[in-house]
Amino acid sequence: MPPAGPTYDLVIAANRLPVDKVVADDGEVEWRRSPGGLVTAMESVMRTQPGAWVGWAGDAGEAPEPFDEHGIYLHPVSLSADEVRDYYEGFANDTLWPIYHDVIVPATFHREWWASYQAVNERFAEAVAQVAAEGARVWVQDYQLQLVPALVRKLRPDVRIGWFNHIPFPPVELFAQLPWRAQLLEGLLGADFLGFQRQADARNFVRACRQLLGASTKRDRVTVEGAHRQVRAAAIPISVDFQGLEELAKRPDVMARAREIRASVGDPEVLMLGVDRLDYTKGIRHRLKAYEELLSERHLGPPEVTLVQVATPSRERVDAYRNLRAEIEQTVGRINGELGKIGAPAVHYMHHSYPREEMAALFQAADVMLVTPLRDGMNLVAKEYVTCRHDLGGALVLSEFTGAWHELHQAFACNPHDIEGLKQTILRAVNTPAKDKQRIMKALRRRVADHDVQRWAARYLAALDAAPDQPSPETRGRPTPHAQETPLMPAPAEAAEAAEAAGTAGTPARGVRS
Ligand code: ADQ
Repeated sequence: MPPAGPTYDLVIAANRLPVDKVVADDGEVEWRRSPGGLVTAMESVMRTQPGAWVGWAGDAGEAPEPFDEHGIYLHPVSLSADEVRDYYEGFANDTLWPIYHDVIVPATFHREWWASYQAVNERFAEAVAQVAAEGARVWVQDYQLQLVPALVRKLRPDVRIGWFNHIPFPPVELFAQLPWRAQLLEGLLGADFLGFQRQADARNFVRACRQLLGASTKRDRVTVEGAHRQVRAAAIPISVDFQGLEELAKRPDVMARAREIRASVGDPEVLMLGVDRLDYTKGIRHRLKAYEELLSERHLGPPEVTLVQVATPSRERVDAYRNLRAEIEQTVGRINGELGKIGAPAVHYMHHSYPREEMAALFQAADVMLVTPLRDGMNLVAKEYVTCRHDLGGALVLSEFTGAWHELHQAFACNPHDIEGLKQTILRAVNTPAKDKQRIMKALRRRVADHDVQRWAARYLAALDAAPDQPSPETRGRPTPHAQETPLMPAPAEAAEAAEAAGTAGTPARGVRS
């Protein structure tokens, strides 16, 4: 059936639309662009071709009518209150999120959450099918929509489909815990191209296809649909709008605000900063522990040193997040009670969201930026920090478990699990001579400037266009030969490598089935 209504050559599907609803005192509804790299990147792409964005508007219940905003056609998808609970808070954030982040907290499995996830993914796919022009490029975002690629392919075999994972893709041993692992992989294999933050994520995905579906794989390709179609999985790390953010950070009012922030926390010799969504993946507890020990052992102390920790409210209806918040706030209270001074708290804790200007000022005010996640797909805060440091000041302490670390090797690297090591790294970041820190900052900035979010989007779309050609109409839609699930029994590494090199890896799950 041809789509009714306007259609577009580029369609983005993401859990959220790139706008937030603002209701004025007189009841008038206004949509405000939500800040974020993805929107900026899409604006740069959609400048040359009109595009549509399919996503949830943020309120449970009926979806608003489609509308245009900043040159993008926004097509809202509805979510009921039950779906917000089961698909979003439940399956996406309490099942998938922990599994994809090394099971830092245990994952919860509920069959009704899975049913809701399927239903919502189907609704997104139908909306995409409605707005995609003949032969359009469809770019699906993130872990909330992993079934959408295959569902769209079924509805619209004419379009080219990409998916990008903003979070890590877990090792097969963890992924295999998911009762719906085969369906998720098959959902993703509906795409032509799958993008990941790190090569390790892409490799984890390919390996999961080989071991759990018995699919044939060769390097970064997975063969599906009876060898008639190939899906490529590769790393294209996301970034920030370097130019836009740097311009903002250079504004005199933002620079003045940075000075004001320093003055308002007592003009310390060293201002440390943490900026995170309040999430257990971000390593906030580990950071506070290291900082507390540095203070109690008198390596550092207020008023010379202070820490500003900004923790954005996040997923507050999920238990693990509520517990984390209570624990962090208790720890901050203890540190201040035991190690702070009157007028000179050891930690300034802020549980707010801030406008971009304030974030840029905070970054410029910070001598040491602490980015200590236990696992993070990328971590844009690290890239934003170096982007804002046009003065070449500051030092970035960066966890090896972030995607960002794979690009920002010159940063002060840390393993947040190693509290003793983390303490030493923080001290090194404080004590390294300014000249050396400037050299490091210059190198970090060069990397981000050369690999900004506009380049990320362009690279992604080029990879999507270059993905292996789709099957001819006669061969389309044939069932996958390995649709049946294979038990998790890894082939010996050498045999798998040899098979991969020979281009026969995984052929009917050789060495996989017992
Ligand atoms: P997140 O887990 O949300 O993103 P991150 O990459 O750090 O993590 O992005 C957070 C964003 O929110 C940054 O742009 C930051 O400036 C902003 N922010 C944080 N605290 C704020 C506050 N108090 N006020 C205003 N803004 C605030 C997911 C993945 C990451 C991946 C991104 C993008 O988990 O690994 O880098 O997607 O792909």
